[in-house]
Amino acid sequence: MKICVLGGDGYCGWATALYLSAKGNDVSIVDNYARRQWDYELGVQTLTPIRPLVERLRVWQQLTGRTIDLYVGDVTDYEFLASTLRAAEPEAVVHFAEQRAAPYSMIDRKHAVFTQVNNVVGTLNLLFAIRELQPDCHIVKLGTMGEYGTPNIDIEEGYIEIEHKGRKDVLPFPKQPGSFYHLSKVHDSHNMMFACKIWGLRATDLNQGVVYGTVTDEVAFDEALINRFDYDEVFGTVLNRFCAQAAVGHPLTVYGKGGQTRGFLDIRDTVRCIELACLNPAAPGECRVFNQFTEQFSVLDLAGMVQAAARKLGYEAEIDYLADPRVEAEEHYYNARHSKLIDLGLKPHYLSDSLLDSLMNIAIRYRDRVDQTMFLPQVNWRRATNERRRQTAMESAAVAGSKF
Ligand code: NAD
Ligand code: USQ
Repeated sequence: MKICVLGGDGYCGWATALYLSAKGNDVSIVDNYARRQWDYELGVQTLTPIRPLVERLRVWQQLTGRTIDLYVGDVTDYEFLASTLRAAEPEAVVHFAEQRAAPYSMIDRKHAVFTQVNNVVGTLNLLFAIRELQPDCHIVKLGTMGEYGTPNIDIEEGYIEIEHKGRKDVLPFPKQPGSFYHLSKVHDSHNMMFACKIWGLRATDLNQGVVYGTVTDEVAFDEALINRFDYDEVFGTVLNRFCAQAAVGHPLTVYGKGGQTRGFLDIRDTVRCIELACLNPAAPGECRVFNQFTEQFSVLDLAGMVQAAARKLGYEAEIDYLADPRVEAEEHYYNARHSKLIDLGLKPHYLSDSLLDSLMNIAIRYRDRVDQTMFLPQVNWRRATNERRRQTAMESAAVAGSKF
């Protein structure tokens, strides 16, 4: 298939582009390098030393003989996006190209506005461009499990049958997201459902859980292909952070009591889920939703697993219970359905099998690059404004050209 991967320089996008290319698809990447720019803004670096995208693509071509085309630009720029789709003529577009850190969206007004404009406008542009140029193209869009929040009932896959005052209907599952970032995904979901309904577009909204792991078969071909491993308080997700912390003997930063429960999946399952969605496209007019995760854990479960894994490798990690900087339920019911991708053929990798290999060993290998000042949370949901140190960096970035 001809597949465009929007956001293909990022964590999920890079692994997906290589995987789909290795499977014989004709892949192109679209990215504006925003993610690398946000690292500069925040003064952080991925634990793994990632190479410039052009170099990564050259090495991939040399190793496999397969070319991945590159289109550098911003998907919020309609003319750029439209000309890219005209040139690439994709049968499927996989859309990862959004600002994805909840803490980044909660820094202050400017970052909340940026996140929602970047994400909502990018997705709207894609919907309009597909309608105008490739109406049969299947949109595979990354949403998030965080759109649902943590309701006190079972979470369904996108839609729920409701009986109200004697009448029944199947309606979108209620959304109670926990950050301006997660809200941007809810807005995207509504826009996609609407566009499919009125224009007959075909879309799959993948409500993905927290992804972990760095190594996929393709990334492992060569050091130059290595993927991101973010561990800072803004872009680092909880499991990566705990592993990086354990690797340098820093206490594991459990927020609150650690009872927050989320769905998780291995990056190797992310790429397979995308492939399964592409191979089994939605019907014209259909906006279907898959919950894309394989296991659920509480934050404290994860801390315990990391402690045990680290101990086996000779590293001791204590737990530090920090006041939760977020506004979230620390103890709650959580039972989310996730059978549709399994029905399509997903064979999950489980955390207990891969934690040591994929995470602790990578964290230990690059432990000299860990900057421990990146561990303690500074972005606070209640204040929605940031510590002085970071604001100074933001102000310089604003001078460098932020629109908001
Ligand atoms: P990432 O930040 O590593 O990658 C996103 C990529 O998109 C970056 O390369 C960035 O430069 C690019 N991008 C952003 N805005 C753009 C724009 N306007 N124009 C062009 N390119 C742009 O993020 P990720 O972890 O790979 O996440 C990818 C997607 O998956 C996101 O939509 C995210 O919400 C979703 N998701 C991620 C996770 C996770 O745990 N990483 C979990 C659930 C959902
Ligand atoms: N947490 C800690 N300690 C830490 C970091 C996080 O206890 O050091 C807690 C948070 O309070 C939260 C949970 O761990 O309760 C998950 O936080 P996270 O930063 O790992 O993940 P989150 O903010 O939810 O966002 C990540 C991705 C996002 C994606 C989402 C999927 O960055 O793009 O949408 O996971 S989900 O969580 O299902 O919404």
